Amino acid sequence: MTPLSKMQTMLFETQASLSPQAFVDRIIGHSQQDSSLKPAKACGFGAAPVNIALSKYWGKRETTLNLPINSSVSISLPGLGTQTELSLTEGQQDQIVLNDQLLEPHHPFAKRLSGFLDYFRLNDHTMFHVDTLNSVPTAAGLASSASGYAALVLALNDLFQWQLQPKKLSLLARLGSGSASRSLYPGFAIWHKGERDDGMDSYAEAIETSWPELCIGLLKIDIGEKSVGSTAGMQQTVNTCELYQTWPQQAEKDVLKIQQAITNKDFTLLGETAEHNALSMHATMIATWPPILYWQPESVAAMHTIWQLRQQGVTVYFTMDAGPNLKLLFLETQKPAIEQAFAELEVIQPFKQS
Ligand code: 2P0
Repeated sequence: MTPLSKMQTMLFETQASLSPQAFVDRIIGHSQQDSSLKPAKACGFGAAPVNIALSKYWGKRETTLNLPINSSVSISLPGLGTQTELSLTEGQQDQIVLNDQLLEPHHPFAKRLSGFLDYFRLNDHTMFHVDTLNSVPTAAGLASSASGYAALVLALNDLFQWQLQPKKLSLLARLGSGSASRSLYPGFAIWHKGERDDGMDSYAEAIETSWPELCIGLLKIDIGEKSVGSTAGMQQTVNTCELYQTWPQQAEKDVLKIQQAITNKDFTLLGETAEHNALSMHATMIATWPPILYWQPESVAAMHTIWQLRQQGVTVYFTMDAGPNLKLLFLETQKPAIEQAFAELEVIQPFKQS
């Protein structure tokens, strides 16, 4: 670690005051005497949507409890997400089925999922059968870990019949994957970064509103596996990027602007803030060493097309996550012009679809 990274890491890091197991036990109210980890039915079910951050989560202040450096705001996409069935099974290990394929136990997806399920085993013999269906390409920058861990937590809640409130479900989902904390909700959600060392105030809540004219266009540039995962990418950014020092302040300001834009249905403020926020996040990734550049030439070409459209009076903005794909933001009135410019665009109206 270079002197910069040591100094930088110290600036942001906090110490967890709970272990992840103690965190989970506190939320589900588990103790040796109770039955919170005995299944109440044969099979639990959970379904959750993917979400797109309008003001991004990028950087952790604590990694064991998965605590973010900054708050974030998202919009969920109905019809795209994860459905998960969960039951207990016999055997030496979990059985993880992803999109109808049984994964090897050492598969990275299976290992991470089993690691999370470790917090919910009654004893060493408790093994889970997880059958999960994704309607988005896994690890393609379309936030499948968000819908995945949200659906899994809902399936756990159903299997064990905890009847947890959304805030507690969001806390549990956050432990699995930060962005999953926001996928518990349809529509807009805000994930409060929280201040506490036990992580109990770092959860997402719904922003109750509807915006039927709002459109999200998914522009798929490349749906292959990305070279650097988000978890590693954000750690590398926090550790080596000097520009990152200004990110937390901008992120908190952007959260406020996005909230204001949603309240006032101010689309220009929403679009400008979201695009600026995404590009600022990517600037920190690019200024990381070794550099992390998720963009492909086609991503940059699409940005230029969007900026040209804006010059021609078409109100369209974009956001991007840890991948080369763009998510376009526009209102329904602009849909024909945008579909003409991007023939392959998949358009979703989050508040109009069931
Ligand atoms: C977001 N991303 O706010 C940002 C923008 C990617 C870029 O949340 O380590 O998969 O599991 O907490 O949630 C992706 O990060 O990371 C993400 P972990 P996660 O949507």
